[in-house]
Amino acid sequence: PKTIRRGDYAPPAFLIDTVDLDFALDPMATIVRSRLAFRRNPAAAADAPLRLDGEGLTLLEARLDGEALPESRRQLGADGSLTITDAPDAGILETSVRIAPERNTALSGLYTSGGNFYTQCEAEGFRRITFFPDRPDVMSRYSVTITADRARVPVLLSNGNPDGSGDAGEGRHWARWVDPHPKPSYLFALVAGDLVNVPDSFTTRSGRKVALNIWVRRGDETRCGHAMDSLIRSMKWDEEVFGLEYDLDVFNIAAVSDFNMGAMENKGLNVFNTKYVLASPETATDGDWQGIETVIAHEYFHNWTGNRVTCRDWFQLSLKEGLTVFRDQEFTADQGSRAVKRIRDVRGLRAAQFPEDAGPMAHPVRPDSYIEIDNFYTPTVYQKGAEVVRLLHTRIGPVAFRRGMDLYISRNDNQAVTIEDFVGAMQDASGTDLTPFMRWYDQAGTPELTVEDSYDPATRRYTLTLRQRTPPTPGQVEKQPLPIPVAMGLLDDTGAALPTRLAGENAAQPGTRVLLLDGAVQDFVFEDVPAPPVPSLLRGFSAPVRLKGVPQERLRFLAVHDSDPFVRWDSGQQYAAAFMLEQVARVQRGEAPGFAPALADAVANTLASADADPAFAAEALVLPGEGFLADQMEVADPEAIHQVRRHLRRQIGTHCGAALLATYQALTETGPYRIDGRSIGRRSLRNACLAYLAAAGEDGVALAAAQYRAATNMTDQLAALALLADAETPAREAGLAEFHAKWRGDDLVLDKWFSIQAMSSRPGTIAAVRALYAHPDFDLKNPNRARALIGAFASGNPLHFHDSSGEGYRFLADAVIALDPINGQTAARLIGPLGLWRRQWVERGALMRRELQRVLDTPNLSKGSFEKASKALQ
Ligand code: BAL
Ligand code: ZN
Repeated sequence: PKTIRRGDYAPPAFLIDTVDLDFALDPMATIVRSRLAFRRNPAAAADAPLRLDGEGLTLLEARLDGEALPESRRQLGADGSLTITDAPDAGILETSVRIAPERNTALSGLYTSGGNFYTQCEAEGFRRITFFPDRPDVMSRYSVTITADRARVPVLLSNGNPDGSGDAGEGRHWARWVDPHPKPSYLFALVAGDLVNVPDSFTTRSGRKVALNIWVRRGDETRCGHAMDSLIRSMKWDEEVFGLEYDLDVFNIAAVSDFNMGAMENKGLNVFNTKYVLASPETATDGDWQGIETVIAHEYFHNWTGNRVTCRDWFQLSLKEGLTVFRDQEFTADQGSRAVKRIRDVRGLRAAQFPEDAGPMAHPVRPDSYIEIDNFYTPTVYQKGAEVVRLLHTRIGPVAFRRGMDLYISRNDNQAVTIEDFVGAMQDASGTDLTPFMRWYDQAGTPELTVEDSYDPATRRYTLTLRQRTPPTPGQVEKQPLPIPVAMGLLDDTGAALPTRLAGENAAQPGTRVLLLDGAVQDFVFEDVPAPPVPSLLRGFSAPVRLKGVPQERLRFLAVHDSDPFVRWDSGQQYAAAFMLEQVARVQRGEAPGFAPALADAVANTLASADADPAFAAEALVLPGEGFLADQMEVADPEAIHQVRRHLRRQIGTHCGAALLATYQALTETGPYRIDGRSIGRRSLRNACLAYLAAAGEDGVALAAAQYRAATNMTDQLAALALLADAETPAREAGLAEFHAKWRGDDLVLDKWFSIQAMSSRPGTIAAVRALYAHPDFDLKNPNRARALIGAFASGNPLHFHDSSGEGYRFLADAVIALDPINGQTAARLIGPLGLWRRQWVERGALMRRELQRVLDTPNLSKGSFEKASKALQ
């Protein structure tokens, strides 16, 4: 397969001003007629041919300026493309093609799900619908007419505003949609079928009344309230915070249960995975409710950051994704606790992006090359991309950042642009040279930040020495220093904040200040410091780096005293992680893991003050995860890590049993289920206590069984069932069987049933996972179900995935090989955990490589799976 390189970008030879599409829908034989008004791009080479991408299309007819195109003037390429020779500088190209949505199991292009029609075009799905220059820098105005059987397909939707509908005879009907805004082909959407809508409306601040609709299968209408509420809050927030208003008369969301992604921001017609729309207290956990709010906001915010201003090419993906994740993070932070939101985001970044940056698929936020762009919808492009936007925000401050956003949008509206255009707008709006920050977009790897300090009582000077180093990544051995904003403060020995004055400054500053480290090593000298202080660094996680080497006693001190909640949380986590890694080393030496009373004290202290902020307390109580610990080790030891973590949980559960039980009981809910931040925090805290109690022994497991039986919401029910799934108790089988019987008709809940078992630490889990793969309710074709079992096992169960027999690896490879011909995109995404073989013992690494090779040797492998497996083996 061919490698696409960023440096090879060339402007499109032809532009398409308008696109008229006509769909005659039929599951096995949909006819798509297209009429493109094209003209030569003055910015491109004058002799380039008119080439249109296509994939799997059956061409029925092609006409140029009204005349049938003879075969001699149209060539179908081996890749499915269509090239017109001797095309005039401007004209009308009409094509007619046939496609079979029912056979489209890749879920890219036009496909069916449950008898309804849906599209997914990002990144390169539009070429599976019609011939078109399928690249984001070709922006066109679309009008779309859809015709279908009225009884079976009563609802006909596309982008933009409705522009008429009527009877088409012979039991068929039609609808026309016009999108006044130019857009790239990846934002095209069509949804049609037997759907019902949940309506609402929103009036923009300039008085435009927008009809809002969520389209779902009959029966799901009662579970859309939270999605609609989240949408309305997002629309209002974007007006208030960024001055951005919605720009069409309708905003439609359609939910589909077969979907490769979480959701898709098609102009005026978002298509969503049902997972991010449907929620009721009985079926959705608090995490699901929060996920819906985030994803609804994210897709809505794309209307400006992505749709009105889009990407010139796919290397610029983070231009829209990093920025839009930053925007959705800020939205969520404004809805509830900013600190808890930040903690969760950093936890997610460390769990997914840091390992990616340390593995074979490490790539810059703006990659240099790809084989399959679908493989680059990654934590690096999304989450690290958002961190880089946050760096700019921290560097220039919120007021200049807002000016920069206004400038970015006004300069680039209706254009396809680059990351330089974004950073340039921020630079011009702030008057700050931001060119060094471009390195964050172009250099892969997670920088390591180390600290040394010294205090001179004679001069009352305190010197903080910050040092950075970024480890090499594939294809990028030499690394440059990056500009790293370090938000910080100094504490005296009672924990009180000290005002800070850097050498050369006239006056001391109170509170947090931001140091900019922009060399490999730099000294920061503070004057008038009365006694040796404790530095609090990286407040709010001001840069996506690994802060290393902070002594344990300082971490303990900061966990109790720092004013910054992120540093308090993180110091506790780092303290626990360092202790746990010491115990892992003991286990590796054949010794029993020890216990730190300080950890039990920290739990006791957290419980004592938990009522002030239960959500924060819940975050503080959870020990660093197995993946996080493995990521701290040169060579991971999943068994030892698991053993240490289980041991500590049992010890803490025993030592703090009375306090944990008291907190658990005090948090018992009596009123109706509520999803405000405090209620969610109380449930999180209560379930964190239950997890320790269950780890401590039978009484706790019995409590979990009781909670399972009594639960009236999915959060409490699932938390209890997950604990039972790990335990040796008759309540385990009874609970799992009862849960399955109760929820087998509900896809989203049944996914949870698969995941819980896939992530169980009990012996025999691999065999259980194989059995679940053969279960009648398992459906490899459904991406949610495939991820719920295969993905949850490979990514969420390091103990069994890394079983020394290699059975876990074999299972994953078998599943990938089976899924690849059905849905190469989802298959390729599952390969990731096999790529981390360098971080395992040699014997395990060899087993992992063997499975990667088996994937690679599979005939007709998709180019996405080829790219993932071949890069992993390099
Ligand atoms: N653009 C793909 C889905 C998302 O990031 O919104
Ligand atoms: Zn996005």
